[in-house]
Amino acid sequence: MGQRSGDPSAPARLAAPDEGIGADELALATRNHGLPLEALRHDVTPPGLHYVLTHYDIPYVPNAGAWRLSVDGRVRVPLDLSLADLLSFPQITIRVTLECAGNGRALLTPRPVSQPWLVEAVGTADWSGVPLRLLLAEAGADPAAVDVVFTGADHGVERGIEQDYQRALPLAVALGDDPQVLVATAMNGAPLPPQHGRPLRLIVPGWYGMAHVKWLRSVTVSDVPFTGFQQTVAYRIRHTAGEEGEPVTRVAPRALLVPPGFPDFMSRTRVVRPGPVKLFGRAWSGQAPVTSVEVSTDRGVSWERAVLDPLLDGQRWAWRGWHYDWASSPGEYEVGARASDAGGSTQPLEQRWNRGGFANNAVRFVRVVCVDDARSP
Ligand SMILES: Nc1nc2c(c(=O)[nH]1)N[C@H]1C(S)=C(S)[C@@H](COP(=O)(O)O)O[C@H]1N2
Ligand SMILES: [Mo]
Repeated sequence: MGQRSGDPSAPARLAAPDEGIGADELALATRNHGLPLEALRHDVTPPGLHYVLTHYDIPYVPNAGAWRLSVDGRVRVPLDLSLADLLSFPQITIRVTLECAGNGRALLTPRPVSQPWLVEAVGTADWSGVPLRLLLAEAGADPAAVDVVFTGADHGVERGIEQDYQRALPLAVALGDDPQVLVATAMNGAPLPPQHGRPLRLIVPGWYGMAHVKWLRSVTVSDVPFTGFQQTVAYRIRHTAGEEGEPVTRVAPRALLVPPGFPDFMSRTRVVRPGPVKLFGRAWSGQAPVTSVEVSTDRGVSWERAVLDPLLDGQRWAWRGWHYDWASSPGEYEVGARASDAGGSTQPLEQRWNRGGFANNAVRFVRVVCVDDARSP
């Protein structure tokens, strides 16, 4: 087989053992930026610092007032809604931590060639909008339906398949009231910025990013399982190319630290002074509440328990702060944190590899040197 001449879209592949990041991966990395890890300090991520992932182009929407959202398929009364119509439904706000399923991909060996995330594909926002279940009730969704399909306004070609960006949720998840799926019109109290879905997007608390369809233009209730590209080809955990694989759904636990001290420009090695150093960061899981965070300064040989911030009311779907007081003395360290959740999941030390590079929540260690003065002689 191979690529036809003039074919713009190559098949998925793994990098060769010594192959560095390619120009194609670099082009994606400049479009799809991560959260600078020092921004883990903010409870709510300022929008320009929240990570961004867009498969195709960001749609140009000069006039949000002209946007329409249709609710159709297996419904009693199809709906065709403007932004003003959506705002006439009851509105709620949920604080949600979003993480791309490909976070950690570029750390895998062998490396799946795609958006080369290290660990920065995460952010937390206050999302406001209409609970999806209210729209499905208004339209009279058939309770015997199977899936609800969400279509974005962006269009592209991927692995040889031309498509609109589409994902589905099982009807029971779409109708859920804990958590509620949201048709969001605001991020941190302001209209959605273009890169985050202006003027409408789906928010599915606890699920990896691919479910949160941006630039949402239709919601289609279906009595057959959805088999679109982003559901059955992409976002599956596969160990061999031919297998059907398991769908990627909820976010696995992860803790990250605000990088301590100050960085070296190129290596990003951190420099701290001898004495007390407060290590702190965030931890989250979309599977069950975070129950513990542990810290290691020796690349996982020994672990100490960190102190978790109180779990605030209504913030189950947002990351949780933690801290640990470290007494540092001159030397070199590999500092990392690991989260566990109430479902019994703990971050692994070793990668759990799969062909798409999804859900790699292996503990990330940061190199820290403790010196009195980092200036070279
Ligand atoms: N329409 C549309 N929605 C989309 C995507 C996309 O490419 N098109 N990317 C998805 C993926 S893979 C992720 S991780 C999240 C990223 O959301 P953010 O850019 O607001 O952080 O959007 C999801 N929704
Ligand atoms: Mo993603």
